[in-house]
Amino acid sequence: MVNYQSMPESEKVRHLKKHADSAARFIKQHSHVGLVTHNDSDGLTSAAIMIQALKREGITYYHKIFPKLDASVVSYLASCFPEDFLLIFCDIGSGQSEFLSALPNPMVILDHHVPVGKTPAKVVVNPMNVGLEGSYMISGAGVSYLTARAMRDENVDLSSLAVAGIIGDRQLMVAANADILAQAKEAGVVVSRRGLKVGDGALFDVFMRTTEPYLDITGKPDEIRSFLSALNLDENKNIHDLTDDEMNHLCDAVLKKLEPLDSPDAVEAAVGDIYYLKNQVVENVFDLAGILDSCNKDDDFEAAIALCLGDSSVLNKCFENYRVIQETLVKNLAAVLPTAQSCSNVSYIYGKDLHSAGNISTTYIRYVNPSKPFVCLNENDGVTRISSRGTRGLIKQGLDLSVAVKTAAESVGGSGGGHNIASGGLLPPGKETVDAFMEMLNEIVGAQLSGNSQKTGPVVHISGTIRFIDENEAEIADRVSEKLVTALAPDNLYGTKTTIGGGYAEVFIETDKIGSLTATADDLLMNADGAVRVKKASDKKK
Ligand SMILES: [Mn+2]
Repeated sequence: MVNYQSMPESEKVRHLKKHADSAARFIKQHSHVGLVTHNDSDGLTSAAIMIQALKREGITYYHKIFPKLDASVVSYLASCFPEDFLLIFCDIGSGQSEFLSALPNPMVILDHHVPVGKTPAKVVVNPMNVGLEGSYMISGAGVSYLTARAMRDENVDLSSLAVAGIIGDRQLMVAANADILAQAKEAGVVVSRRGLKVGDGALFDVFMRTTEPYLDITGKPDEIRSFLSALNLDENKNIHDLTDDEMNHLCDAVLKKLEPLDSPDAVEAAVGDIYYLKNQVVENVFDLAGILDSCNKDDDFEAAIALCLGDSSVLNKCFENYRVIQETLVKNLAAVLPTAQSCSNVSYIYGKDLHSAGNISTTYIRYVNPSKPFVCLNENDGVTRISSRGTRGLIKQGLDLSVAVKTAAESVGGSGGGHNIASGGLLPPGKETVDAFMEMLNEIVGAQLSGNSQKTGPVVHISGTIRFIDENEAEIADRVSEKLVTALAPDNLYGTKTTIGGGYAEVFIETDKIGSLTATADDLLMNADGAVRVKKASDKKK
């Protein structure tokens, strides 16, 4: 096993590309594919990328879209696809190894979510497997693009769709993402401009329906008009047509509104690079990502994929659908955000049949109170759905919502998981469950933020001892052990302790990540094996 921890980022990206090469080779060996993708903007752009890559290879494909994978989806897939079909999962499939193992098909997983369990897939391309952070360094569309690019050089034109997926998942243009953006710019399929990171349209409309950034004027006609007139901007002018000076002026005014929040995430989400996708029907990346995320029924998904494949006949329908959803969202936010409550370490909203829980969470933590993680608890259809969000600042302080939500949800008979910065889950219905969950979550998050999660939090805790032993030749064994320990020193993790003496070397490993444990054990055994071989070879010479 390669030790990815100490590797520079560019090396990790290179390793990820190697995995993409393997996936590309494996995909090209098949003539029939069942393509299974997630249903958000990242999943849909992943789908559009893979569909075009498969078409260009002359591979027949059938496409299915799901919000999540579970046992019933898996048995449905088994009924759809013959055993010899290659199943390709995009932006989904990493967390469901157990369910997928029931399928007899060869499988490829192109995903960026946290891997759980032993995957049945023949090839997995996942940044988490090479030490890159899947929550902001590369998305499902990015991983799908790297694979498509490895299939054929001309697939470089699909990088514009990858950029839309990256933005749709609210990731940063760093590491693998930066690399993809550079490829897109070099190929001329993406150009960028500094400004307000919103979709195109008349200025008045933009502030009426945009929730990113969510400002004190959002959705309020009179306040928008006075804001724009104070800046000497015509409310009917398309934001796309603003001069650089006008755009700077507008950005400054928006940043001034955000200043009191002290939220770097909000500033970053509001102002920065706007990407124009020159080979797409919808050029503004925020419009395309928004349109794709506004899809919620089969008809919409079909139109969305058609749009990403260059069909402009669906454009008006898609934009209209997006507009209605945005306007509804702005109204919802105005009604729901003021109902938030606060524990010592977490803020939350608990409601019934709330719309767009994910948007409520993102808006709250960015534009209302970024100082604590936020959880939206939405009781609907006999379950309570959890949607939680953190900030990068909180992650640096130790927050891991994936662990916290999973542990707290399981303690009350629910389930959960996801990324450290954003995770979700399900609880049995009822206010009592919510109260118990929040109490537990508040405690775990408190422990994480104070750096005591390993001591006080009920988080996964693993330890083990590996003993290298040769009691017959205690003295020689001690010397060999010493060499071994020196050789391993640079790879040692925090939480590793080594003792030598009495004819053995003992390595004690303590960690909260099973991946770290297996990586360390693997390194140890490989080094030990090397030491034994060297010793045998030198014995022979004697
Ligand atoms: Mn994604």
